[in-house]
Amino acid sequence: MRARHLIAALLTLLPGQLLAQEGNPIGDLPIIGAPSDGGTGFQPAVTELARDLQWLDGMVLIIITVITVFVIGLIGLALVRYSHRRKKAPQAFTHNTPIEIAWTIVPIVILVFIGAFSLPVLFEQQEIPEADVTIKTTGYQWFWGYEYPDHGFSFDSYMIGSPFTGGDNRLTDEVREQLQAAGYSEDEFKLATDTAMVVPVGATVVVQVTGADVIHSWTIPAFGVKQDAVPGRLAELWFEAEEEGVYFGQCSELCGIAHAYMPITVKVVSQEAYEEWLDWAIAEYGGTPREVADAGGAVEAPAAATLNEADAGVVEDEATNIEEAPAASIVEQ
Ligand SMILES: [Cu+2]
Repeated sequence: MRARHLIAALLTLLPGQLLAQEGNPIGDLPIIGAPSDGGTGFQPAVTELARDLQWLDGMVLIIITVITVFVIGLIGLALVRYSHRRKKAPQAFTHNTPIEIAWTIVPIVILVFIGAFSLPVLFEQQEIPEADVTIKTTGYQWFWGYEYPDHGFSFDSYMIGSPFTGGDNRLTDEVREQLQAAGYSEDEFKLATDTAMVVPVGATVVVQVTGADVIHSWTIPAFGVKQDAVPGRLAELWFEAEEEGVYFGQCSELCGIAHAYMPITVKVVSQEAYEEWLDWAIAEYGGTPREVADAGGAVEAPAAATLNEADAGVVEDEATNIEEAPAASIVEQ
C-alpha cells in the first residue's frame, strides 16, 4: 500500500522534474515579451527593429487618421448641404482638370512620404548582418526544433501541456504543475515551452528559418521579427535583444489542427549565463565540446591532409572554416 502511494507520488512529480530540466543553469528571468490582459498595443520593444516598426506604425496611424477624418468630413458635408430637404443641386465636378490632378498627385505624395520611412525599416530587417550567434529553427507539425550549428547540437521545443509533454492541449492541474516547475504560471499556458531558444543579450543573433512539413511562421513580437518557415527553403532573420528576459511568440501561419499549440519561447540571458548554458546544452544534447570545436577550427588544411580519410572527415565536420574542406579533399585525391 505504501509503495503504491510512493509510486503514485513519484509519477505526479516526474513530468514536472523532467520539464524543470535539472542542471539547466538559467535561473529566474522576468517575463517581458508576453501578451497582457486587455492589451491592444504592441508588446514592449526590446530591439531596434521593433522600436522602428512601432514608430512607423504610429506615424502611419496619424496619416490614416487625417485621411479618414477628411473623407468622413466631406461625406458629412455633402449629406448636410445637399440633402433631399434642402433641394440644393451640388456643383458638377466632371472634367475638372485641377481637381483631377490634385487627387492624383496628393495620394502619390502621401505614398512616397510613407515609403521614404518604411523602406529603410524593411531594409534594416532584410539585410542580415554578420552573426555572433547562428541558430537554425525548423517548424514541425506541431512544435519547433532548434539547432546551434556552431556547436553541433539540436533540441526540440514543445508546448507545456501538449501531447508531447503528456497533456492534451488543455489546462489541467497537472499542466499547472508542469508550468510551475518550469518557472511559469498558468498565464503562460499556450506560450511556454519545455525547452527554449537561449541567446545572449546584446549579441547579433541570426535565425535561419525553415519548415519540415508545411509552412509555419516563426515570430517574437517584442523583437519585431516574423518569418515564414517554408519547407525546402532557408530564410533568415536577425535581432539584437537589449534586455534579459523571457519572450514568447506563436506560430503565425495556419499549419494544421494544432497550429495554436506550437508556441515559441526565447530566453535572453547575460553572456556568462549563455556560456554556462551552452556548456550544459552541449553535454545534454550531445554537441561538440567547445575546446574540440575550437581546435578543429584552428586545424590548417595541410595538417588535415596528412590525416587518413576518416579523420579528415571528422576535421571537415568540425572545422568552422568551410574553405578548408575542399582543400583537404583535393590533396587527398
Ligand atoms: Cu505552425
